[in-house]
Amino acid sequence: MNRRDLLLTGAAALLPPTAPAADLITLSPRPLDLEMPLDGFLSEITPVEHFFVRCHTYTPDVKLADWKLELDGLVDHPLSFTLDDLKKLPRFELVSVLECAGNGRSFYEPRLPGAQWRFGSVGNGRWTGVRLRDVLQRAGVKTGATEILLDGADVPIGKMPDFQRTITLGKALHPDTMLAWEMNGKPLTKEHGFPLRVVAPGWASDSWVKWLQRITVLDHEFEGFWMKTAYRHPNHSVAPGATVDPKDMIPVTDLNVKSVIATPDTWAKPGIVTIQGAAWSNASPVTKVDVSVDAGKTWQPARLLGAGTKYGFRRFSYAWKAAEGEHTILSRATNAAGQSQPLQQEWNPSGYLWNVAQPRQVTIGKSAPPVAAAAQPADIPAPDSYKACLTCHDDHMMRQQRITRAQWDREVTKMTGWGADVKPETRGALIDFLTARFKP
Ligand SMILES: Nc1nc2c(c(=O)[nH]1)N[C@H]1C(S)=C(S)[C@@H](COP(=O)(O)O)O[C@H]1N2
Ligand SMILES: [Mo]
Repeated sequence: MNRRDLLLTGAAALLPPTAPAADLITLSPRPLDLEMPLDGFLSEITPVEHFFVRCHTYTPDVKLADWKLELDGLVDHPLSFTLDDLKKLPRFELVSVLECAGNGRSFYEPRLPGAQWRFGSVGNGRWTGVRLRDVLQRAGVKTGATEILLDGADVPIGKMPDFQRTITLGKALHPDTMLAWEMNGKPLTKEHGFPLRVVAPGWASDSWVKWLQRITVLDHEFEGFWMKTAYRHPNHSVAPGATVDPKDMIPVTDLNVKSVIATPDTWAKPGIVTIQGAAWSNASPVTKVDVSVDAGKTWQPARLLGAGTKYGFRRFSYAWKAAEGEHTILSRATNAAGQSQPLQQEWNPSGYLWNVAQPRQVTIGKSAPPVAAAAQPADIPAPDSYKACLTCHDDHMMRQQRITRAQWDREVTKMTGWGADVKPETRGALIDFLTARFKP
């Protein structure tokens, strides 16, 4: 961290938290997926209690006494570290956004299977630990190394492939890439990866492996499912709903520049309405947020709050003289590299990296309009075969999906491969049920 970054981090630490305590939204209790509600975007640093959680597996209960970080593969001397060993290395700290590649997936049309995140599978943390390169240098990385494999203590559910991820050697040796044992000044909680996790600032959080226990230096591309199949997106534009040739799919790495309006949500009283929220980016920090209160016809600069940090949330605020009626408001962030949020979202087959400047419909009126009841899934009784789905996860996982028969068919095939006990003779009826109940 250079002197300037250090000062900025220090300044961020002094900003008072402004967000009221908000409950996380449960997308799935088992495995645990929790989303941050909109008012989380009012805080520069996201308190741990408001920080989203995303787990592909059941949360492991790692005991420090049994835990070690193993470092092997293409190194001069394989090493293992206790947490105390790591704490003897030069301490490193930075502020960075952690955002799931799938944040915003629920907004894609045509719809896509997967965790149906809206705005809040993102948060901004202060991470404390060591630089990954300092750890790698102790073991001596041999020439020919190209990437490093990261493995956590979580175990796969059923026959699901183990969650193992690689990052390029370049990213691993970057001075901002780190292994963290603290989040916002406290030891990592169980949900966020106790005792140690990867922090890959500027990259989507699939690379931020939790419960880290092994690093293996490789000289070839790792073939595991979570690199070769999952967390890939097209290297060119595709038409909505199109299938993409696997050879055109590349790993998700950098985040996109993005902003989210926290308030107003759907309604405010006439007068001065403060449009506020947070913006973030990749390794190129946010330099500007523009706001439109006329559906994108005209744009005005918002005020950026605080000093900001390279990888963190930048809060913004705009005083809007709002008259009674229906309005469409938007925010649009730009980073130092000149990248801005698109006005039209490109589609991709996994629903990753959603970052459009997203229209928000707001009613300005003296009293709150009635809230329309949320659409409920059709009340169709479940066949006995549905139990195969509920063995590994709760009904939440299916309830959030709104996908077609062809998509349900593919999900059932994938899950059967991962160990779901779906009998060939009841498979058709199960897919009929899923489609009738949880359709677009
Ligand atoms: N070992 C392990 N690390 C993991 C995951 C996981 O399932 N297992 N989930 C990843 C994904 S997809 C995300 S979005 C982030 C979420 O981090 P958080 O739960 O601390 O917010 O952790 C990443 N690291
Ligand atoms: Mo994720």
